[in-house]
Amino acid sequence: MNLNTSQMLEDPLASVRKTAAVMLIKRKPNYSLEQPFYNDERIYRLDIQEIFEKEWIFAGMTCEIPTKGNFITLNIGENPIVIVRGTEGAVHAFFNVCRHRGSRLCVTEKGKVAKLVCPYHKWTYELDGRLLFAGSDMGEQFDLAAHDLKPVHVKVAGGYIFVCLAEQPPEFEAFTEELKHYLEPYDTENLKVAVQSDIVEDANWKLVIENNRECYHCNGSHPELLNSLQQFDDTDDPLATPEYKTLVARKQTDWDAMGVPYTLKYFGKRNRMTRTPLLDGVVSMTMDGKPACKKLMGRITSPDMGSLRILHLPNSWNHWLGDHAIVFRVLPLGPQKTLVTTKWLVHKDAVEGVDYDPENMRKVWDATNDQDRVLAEENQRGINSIAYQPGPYSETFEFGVIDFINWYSDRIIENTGH
Ligand code: 3BY
Ligand code: FES
Ligand code: FE
Repeated sequence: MNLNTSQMLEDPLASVRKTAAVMLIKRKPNYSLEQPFYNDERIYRLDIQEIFEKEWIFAGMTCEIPTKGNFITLNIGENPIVIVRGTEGAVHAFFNVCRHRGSRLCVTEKGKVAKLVCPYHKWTYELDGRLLFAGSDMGEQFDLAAHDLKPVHVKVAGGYIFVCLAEQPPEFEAFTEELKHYLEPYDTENLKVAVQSDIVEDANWKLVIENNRECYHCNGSHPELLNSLQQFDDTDDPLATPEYKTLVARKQTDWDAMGVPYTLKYFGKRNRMTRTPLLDGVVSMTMDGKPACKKLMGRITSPDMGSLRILHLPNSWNHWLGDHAIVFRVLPLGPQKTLVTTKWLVHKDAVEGVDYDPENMRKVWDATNDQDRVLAEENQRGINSIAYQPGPYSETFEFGVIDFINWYSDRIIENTGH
């Protein structure tokens, strides 16, 4: 974080920073976390400081800001962020905070502007963040150049926009280079958002991610998703059956012929990508398993691409199919409140009502998201009880949860300097 005067005041999180690190160091391996990690206001603020203000965060897609002046906004904790397309395709990210008296600059979720103009007193910034105009009332000595917008680290790869609020962002290149390679066939600059859903879940952000990291609950909860999804996370899944492995081998021969990557790759436990088959005979995550969009993405010529599954901790999972992609973004809003944004992407030239029906396209994941919301909220309600104590994760079904919680725990311990 940039040094500011709030850091001259006593650090209100000093004691929780230490307590949380000690609790994590002493925690029982492969067990869920102690209650305060899921419901305490101070640990929530610690998560914001030590995870969301320090790690790379998935913000949005480049296709959402296709031309110069297009912008999107999001909040990372209490930090409003604006991401704007500048000249020659550049993508800039800033704290969405005016350098005059701190007003938020862009107040809508997306839009298009010639310049970034503060609504309060009209200070005007270039799309690259330079302050251009501060009226004639600031005095002759006023130094425009000293009042540029504060930049945020931004990394663009495979159509994804990641931002990092830390002064020194963690290493990210190995993953983003591979991401470019895996997404090359999808021509991600030429996509568009066909459908978007924003759900506020009454659950801690870690419960939302934990829930996504296992399919132990799939049989009991996701009839629509199981029309297409294989219940194995990937080919390394300890539960993968011989039939599944045979199917994988057959599909990989097809994908080799198409020249598209599929190999399972991990980047620490933070990032993972793998192309895995859907159920045999099924090509898309729709109710009937048929494509939801007639126009395929990029250079893809067959809808039978399985799902390219991309995981990015702390806040995203994704499915890339041949005809559309579904990208998920998780942003914490409070100790027990989380925003889950889902975007369904299609080729930018696909025509609504002709090539795709948005209602058909969204059905499976709308149902799945809502089922997962209920699961996370019920999980939260139980955890809030005095009866809750950490419980054991299954090593075969919940290895993804174990990986996530270990990653989280390592980050808190390391980022708090313990
Ligand atoms: O990310 C997925 O597709 C699924 C949703 C439910 C479990 N998870 C592995
Ligand atoms: Fe932005 Fe005054 S606060 S111009
Ligand atoms: Fe689920």
